[in-house]
Amino acid sequence: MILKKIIILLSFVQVLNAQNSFPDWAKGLVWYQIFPERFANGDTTNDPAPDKIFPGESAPPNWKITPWTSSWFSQSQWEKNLGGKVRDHINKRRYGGDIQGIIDHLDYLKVLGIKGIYINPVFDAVSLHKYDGSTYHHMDINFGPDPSGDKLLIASETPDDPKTWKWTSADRLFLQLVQEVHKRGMKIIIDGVFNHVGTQFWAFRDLVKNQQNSRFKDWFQVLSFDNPATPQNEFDYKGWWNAKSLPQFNRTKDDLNPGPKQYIFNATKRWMDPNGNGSYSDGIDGWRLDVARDVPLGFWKDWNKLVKSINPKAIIVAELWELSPDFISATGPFDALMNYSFAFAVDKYFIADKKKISTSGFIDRLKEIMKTYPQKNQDVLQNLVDSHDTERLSSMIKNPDREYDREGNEGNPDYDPGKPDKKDYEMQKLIAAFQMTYKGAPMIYYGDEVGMWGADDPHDRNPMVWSNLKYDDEIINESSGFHKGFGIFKVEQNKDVLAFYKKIISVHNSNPALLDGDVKFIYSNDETAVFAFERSDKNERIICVFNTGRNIQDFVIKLNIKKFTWQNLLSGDKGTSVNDENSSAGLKINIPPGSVKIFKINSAE
Ligand SMILES: [Ca+2]
Ligand SMILES: [Ca+2]
Ligand SMILES: [Ca+2]
Ligand SMILES: [Ca+2]
Repeated sequence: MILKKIIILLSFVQVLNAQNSFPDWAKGLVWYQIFPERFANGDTTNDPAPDKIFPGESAPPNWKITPWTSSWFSQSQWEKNLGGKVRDHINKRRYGGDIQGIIDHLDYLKVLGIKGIYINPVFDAVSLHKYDGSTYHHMDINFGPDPSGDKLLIASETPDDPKTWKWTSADRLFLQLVQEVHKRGMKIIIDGVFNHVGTQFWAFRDLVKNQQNSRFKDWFQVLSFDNPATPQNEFDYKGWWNAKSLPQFNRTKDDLNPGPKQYIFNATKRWMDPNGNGSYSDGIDGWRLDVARDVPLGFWKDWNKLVKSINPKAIIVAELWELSPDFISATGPFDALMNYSFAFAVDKYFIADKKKISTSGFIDRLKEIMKTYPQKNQDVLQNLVDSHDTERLSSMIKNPDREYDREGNEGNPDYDPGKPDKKDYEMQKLIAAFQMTYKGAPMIYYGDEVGMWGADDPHDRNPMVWSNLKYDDEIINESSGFHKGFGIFKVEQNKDVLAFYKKIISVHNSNPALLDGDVKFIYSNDETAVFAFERSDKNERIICVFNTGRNIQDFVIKLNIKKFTWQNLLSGDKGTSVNDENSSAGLKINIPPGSVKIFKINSAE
């Protein structure tokens, strides 16, 4: 009897926990993705030096930081000396972006209407993208003000003993960033790359050096140790997708090994409650998890409990490219994912030309996503269209009719890496409007809002275009490695695109029904490629109409109210409609091709 009561009580506590541990703040939140090496160089004194970028090998002669405002496809002298195409050496470039650069531009993001920032990996690492971590408990030394001092400080620790951990100047600057973000009413999440590390990771270096005698020999998937009796090095291990540059953590079928697991847990606590006082206000607001499917599920379940025990409202967003009901459900370990299924649908409908799917096919795809996830999770899915892993949106639009994230680089003879034209940007605006009106949390990849363009990785990781900097023209010719799109293009912020993003984000942020209201499709026409949906909550009805076809369309949407007032939220126009049972009066729509109308409806009965 008592046992039964305890069980009932426990399950009640579990339900309560599930309810209290959901990041309601992220419903409809506008995210902005920052790739830190390329967002802004706020401190040129901390820019990386060759010994950081080329450990254990010789740097290219006369290697230098690449000027922020130089043409992407032009090579510095040190690159030219190496010979080859742009792509052959582009990943050896550094531009010097850092944490100070992000702090300096928080007001820019605030004015844009951004409410949350997702930053690609920030922990110390060799590569430009930092998915090859050298540590999880220190920020990259070149993202902070004192790289050489930080290096000494880090070397004085026993890395697997958190009691010896120190706060470097870069760590402190990051905590200041968190504080500045919170001061502006915004949130911040960072990348957790917990499947694999880089070869400079502290425990892996110990393993390479000490082999069987390393305290960390169980941390990695060692295939064979070096036999000291032979001249060759027999040491071998499993890397992520066989990449030896990315050693994977050792694991059972359902968990990571205890060593790495404990270390990841300690690092997780460090960034979520940095001063360890039991309050999370000084910490990050959540995590984006790299290659989440590759890490054992049992690990994620335990890690979720840890994260939510520190901050019940923290958000956990996974990188999962497919529909993933097994991970995002009432009992799944994640709150949200990078909603690439949304991007696939947008690509096939808004962007595709010859291969454009029908309006009803598009709506079916969106409904399929919704059916996959619980109601509350739908509002926090990160609705993105591009990322650091794909072409930029405007270049995707310029090169339609391919599979998403495929053939977007030099290997495709038809790919045009050049500057998008006015028509492309009009489509980008239409897509941004769909992101900002449809259900979910829209995410913008840095620079899209000012019209930046770029082919697939590495060309989508170009330095942010700021209004106060003067950029060299982008020169694209044969040496780019591409086969078309040659020309000389002016690089500057596209003020028209930026103004539209500001406007549409403000429409999103100022209408609660667009944050977490229900969504219902109320009009769809396969012939004209026009559709409309309604977002509504108990106070508000908003009707969004998109014309993705080639002709202007006139039609009426009946609203089942006798009399109502409407306001066009983009143009500001207002009016009153009276529904007469004997006529076809309703919301009159007159919509040009390639455009959107957003109406706020108020009953006037
Ligand atoms: Ca810098
Ligand atoms: Ca040997
Ligand atoms: Ca704290
Ligand atoms: Ca890609």
